[in-house]
Amino acid sequence: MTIEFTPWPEPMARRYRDLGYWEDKPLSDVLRVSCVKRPSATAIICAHRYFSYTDIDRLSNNLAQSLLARGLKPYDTALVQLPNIAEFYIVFFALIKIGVVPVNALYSHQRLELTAYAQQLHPTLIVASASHPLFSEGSFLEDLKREIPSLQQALIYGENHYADLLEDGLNFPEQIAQLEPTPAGEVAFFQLSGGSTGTPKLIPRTHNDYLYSVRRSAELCGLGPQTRFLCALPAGHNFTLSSPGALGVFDNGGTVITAPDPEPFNCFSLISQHQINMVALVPPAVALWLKAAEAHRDKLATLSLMQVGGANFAESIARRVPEELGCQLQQVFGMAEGLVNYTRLDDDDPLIFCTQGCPMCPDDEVLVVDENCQPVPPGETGMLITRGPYTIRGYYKSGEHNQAAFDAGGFYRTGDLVQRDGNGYLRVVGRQKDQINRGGEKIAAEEVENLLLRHKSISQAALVAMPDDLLGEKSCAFLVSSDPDLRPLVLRKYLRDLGVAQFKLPDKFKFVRSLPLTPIGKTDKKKLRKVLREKAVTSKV
Ligand code: OOB
Repeated sequence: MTIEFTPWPEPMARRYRDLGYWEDKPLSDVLRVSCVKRPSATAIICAHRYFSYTDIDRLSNNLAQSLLARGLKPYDTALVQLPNIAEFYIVFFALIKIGVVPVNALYSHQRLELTAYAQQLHPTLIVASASHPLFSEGSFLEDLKREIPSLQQALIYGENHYADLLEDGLNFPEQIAQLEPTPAGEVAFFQLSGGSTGTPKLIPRTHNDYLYSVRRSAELCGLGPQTRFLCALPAGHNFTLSSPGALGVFDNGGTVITAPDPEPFNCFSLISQHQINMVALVPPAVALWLKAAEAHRDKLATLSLMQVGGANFAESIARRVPEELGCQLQQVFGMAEGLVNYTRLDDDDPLIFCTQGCPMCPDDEVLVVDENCQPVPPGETGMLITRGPYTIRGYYKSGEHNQAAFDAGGFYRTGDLVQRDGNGYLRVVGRQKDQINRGGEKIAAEEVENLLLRHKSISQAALVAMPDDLLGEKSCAFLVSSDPDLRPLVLRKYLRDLGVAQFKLPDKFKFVRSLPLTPIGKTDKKKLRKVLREKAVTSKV
């Protein structure tokens, strides 16, 4: 059985092949090419461990073979949750090589998120880390296996044993030729959607579409064997994986240096120790780096390119990047569903500081439309809709939601409000989707509202964004409660106990008698955001 996904219409698929966007090669080609060209070059530095391209190839082959021996087969799926370590990539390549289709959960995800993904995917395999509380204490794994009968295999790595497990006497060179990825037109793996609905959606990415996005991104960003890329945002996120991310670096024979997170002091040390020249960050991390650089700028001498994306980036901060960090800035406006926009390395300052770039592919069809789906004139605000050679045509098994998320022509409704200039450069000015962007971490309001409504004394809930100096946005829950003594502390513990990721816990709670409604009877979130700005109700934090 193959993995279902919404295919591109045949004439478009043909066009993308004819134009050379789709190469009909597996995503693991990024590793293969560098194994041929630069076998002994360092592919990954992870703390004190160095891995050459040959090492990554051999280790991922070993793991692939051992998974085949355990009965895994093409089109099986895998739920993976690993921190930023070399094994993230080894596991990724191992699975791709044998046609097992993974989803990479964020390391910050907890029981609810992992369970929701498993319920949708029915994975055969889970790969996780013993350093995560879910797998080091309690009975989560056993509970999950009970709930998801397909889940037969678990690889839970204790951090010190990763390398041992992969070596584990599992060299089967004679079988390596038999490894079979899924055909390039099919699903290679799933990305995660930031989402705006109750259940997080899975994004099927094909070998063809993803390989194109990696290779085009790498070309546009000037990657080469000299590239030394710091991966400090979650390794599985579309930004750090493919824009051009670690896969782009591998494809060009460069080096990826992993960091657990973007904490500046550790990152600065890594930069000076390993002569790192490129990094991808979200805006709040840039603010922290600017502060830290006041005393430690000398450590950033080798850094030449800083990509910033994932959330709104203030022009005033953008301008400080070259001046205070001594490197070039590139703005990146992308989405796990596909479309990625970049400012170009040779763009003039006003474009680099004031826009979020333009699409990477000449065949990215981008429209900026009003409520009636009519294009708006250049410079005016409208909703961004898009389709193209690497933008999905549908979420995984989400028939009903897809009706709303894609229009009749297959355009993906991004939910982003943008302005486009005469040259196709975009500025992100707002959002229509019901989502909070907490410094790049996306929170679907409905998901958290549904959890709050499960509490016995809460009858109405609305989660909205409130401005925050560092994160750009934080979340505030407006609640109607029958219990006057309900406290934020208790509610946060209640949500944590339900198993939701920490970043989704509301930063603020406001208790109100009723929620304002729009004329058609929906919660009036515009009014709530206004209320927040005016601080009109008494708050309890
Ligand atoms: C990236 O991907 P996702 O899927 O986590 O989030 C996508 C959404 C966009 O629809 C937009 O709302 C927001 O994140 N966003 C930005 C932005 N980049 C993303 N909003 C304002 N300015 C930006 N530069 O976040 C992502 C994927 C690939 C590359 C970069 C970011």
